[in-house]
Amino acid sequence: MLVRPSMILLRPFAIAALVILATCEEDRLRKLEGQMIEMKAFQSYVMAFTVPGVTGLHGPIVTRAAEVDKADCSDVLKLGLSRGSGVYKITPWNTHKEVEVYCDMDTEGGGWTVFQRRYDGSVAFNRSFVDYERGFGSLDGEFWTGLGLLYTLTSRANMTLRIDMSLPDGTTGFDEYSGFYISPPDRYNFNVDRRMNSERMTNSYLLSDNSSRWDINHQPFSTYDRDVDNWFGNNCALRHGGGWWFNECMTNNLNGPYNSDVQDRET
Ligand SMILES: [Ca+2]
Repeated sequence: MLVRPSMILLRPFAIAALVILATCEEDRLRKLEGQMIEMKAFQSYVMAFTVPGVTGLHGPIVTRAAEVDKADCSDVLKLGLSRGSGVYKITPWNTHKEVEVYCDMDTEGGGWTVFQRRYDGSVAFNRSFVDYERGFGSLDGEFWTGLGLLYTLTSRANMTLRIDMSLPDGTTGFDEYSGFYISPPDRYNFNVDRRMNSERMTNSYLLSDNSSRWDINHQPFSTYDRDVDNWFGNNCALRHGGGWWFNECMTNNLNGPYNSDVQDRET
């Protein structure tokens, strides 16, 4: 269930931490200077996914019935029903229950189902597990699509995940990963295969820097009231804010305090 803006606790700008670089050699840092947007306060961040053709199926292979015609935003686009970026009604392939989602019909050809969007800090992201499971915010503004729906939508096929970020000066960057899906409740693990495409991000993977103790790939979703992270004896969500696929803890937390330039890597 989405919460209307009037019910949302407004929060002021920025408090702590968001992003940090993984270790880079000095020459590499110099080489990438001017291209990176990490370690700065983001103005906006958007997380979205789409279907990468017909490859990469995992789990049950679904023969999509004619009546299940709009299982996500990629279908809306393919069926010629796009009227630009905005809110659309879709029918997930396995629940057959109509829901509203925000479709990005502009980025890279469109067809992206947006599941996280932040750009002004008007919506609090430091929330309970129940909130993260159900979703919160407004599709017309900042929001998080519930983990339940995210699991459903990404269980149809492995998706392409895209993260778009921008800085206050207008600099933009993005990351794309293949093989994205969310595991079933109630762990909702984050899963990607590999980074496919990137612009103005560093060689330290934004979401998956592979095999470090901060890598979030395959980690379950933790909140302050549901600690399933790998920081034994402590709670990453309590320390850093927001719900996330914390490991021990993370290099990036896109659900953390909004627009902050404080480094986040801890423990
Ligand atoms: Ca812990």
